[in-house]
Amino acid sequence: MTFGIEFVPSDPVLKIAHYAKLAEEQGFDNVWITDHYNNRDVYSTLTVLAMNTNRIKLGTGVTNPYTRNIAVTASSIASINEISGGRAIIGLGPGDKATFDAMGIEWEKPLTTTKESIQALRSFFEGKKVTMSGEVVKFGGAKMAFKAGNIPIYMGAQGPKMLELAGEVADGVLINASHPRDFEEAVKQIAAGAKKAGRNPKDVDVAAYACFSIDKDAAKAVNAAKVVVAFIVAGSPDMVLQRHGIDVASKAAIGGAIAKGDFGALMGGMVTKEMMDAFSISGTPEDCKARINELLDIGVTQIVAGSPIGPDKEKAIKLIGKEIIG
Ligand code: F42
Repeated sequence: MTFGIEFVPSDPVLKIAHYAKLAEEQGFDNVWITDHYNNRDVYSTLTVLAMNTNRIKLGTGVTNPYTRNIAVTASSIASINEISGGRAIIGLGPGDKATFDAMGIEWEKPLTTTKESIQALRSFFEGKKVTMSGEVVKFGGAKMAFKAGNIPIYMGAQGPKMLELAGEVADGVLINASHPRDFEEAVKQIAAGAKKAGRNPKDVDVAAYACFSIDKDAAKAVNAAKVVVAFIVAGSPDMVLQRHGIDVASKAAIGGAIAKGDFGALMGGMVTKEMMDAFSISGTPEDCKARINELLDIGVTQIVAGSPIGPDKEKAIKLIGKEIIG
């Protein structure tokens, strides 16, 4: 098993560097930085992390092929790879529709765009001159002027077709989920894709990109994750809620409370125990370990501690290091 940690650069970059350094000291293998235009820039953040760490791998978690031309993405991540001494990973997903709506970007053919972008990225990383006339991605002889190195490509994916594609073409897959039930199917879909491409499914790193909250006090840990879980419930497809036995009507109610900024209602019982169980790994170190072991049994190979990590981030990172990675 490897252990990753996610940071959202809604915090200042130097603060994230402090946490990333601590995570490295505590034995984490990967740090993943999310990418949304309204937060600090993902590559500026990764550059600062590269300068402040020595061993931990540095990934975009995840960038997308719509806001930047994929040749520019190849150059950006190759620069991080050079600066960090070969520690870069590119995590790529089709992106977030709500963000693109705000930016005036059309979200067309997300699967095809991701597939063709990965094909182009591999060619750029191999130092090839890229000429492509895909359905979406087109290049007329583009080439990196410096050596990128062999940068692993991970996909952000949840849907069945995306997971199958990850099995076919990616080195790893970051799945936004925390419960074994969500991984049972996902692992099968990834394996099917790998087999289709003549690959060994074991060559694909399956990461649970989880909402994570740890504290010695279980109630504190759970409370710290409630708002994040509320956002997950509000954004989940009905099919996913039904899979966990959650009343689909609660989605609109929670969405309404979020829109009104009524966090009191969310904390006061709207976000139920069942929702916390379905959409987070939260509680004491023992609670978290029990869930992690269930995920590993199913075929998850990397646990990513995502937001909020814990009620006190610094304490939580140390607790994971001591009690779980230890
Ligand atoms: N998105 C961000 O913008 N920023 C982040 O930092 C971020 C982090 C992140 C971390 C982990 C993770 O799993 C996802 C993350 N995301 C982030 C979201 C990510 O970018 C994707 O939006 C998300 O993972 C994709 O969800 P999905 O796997 O459900 O894929 C969608 C597109 C879907 O509908 N998939 C379908 C499926 O079955 O898999 C396939 C749809 C399909 O086939 N589409 C055809 C096509 O070509 O695209 C369209 C048919 C047609 O002709 O139009």
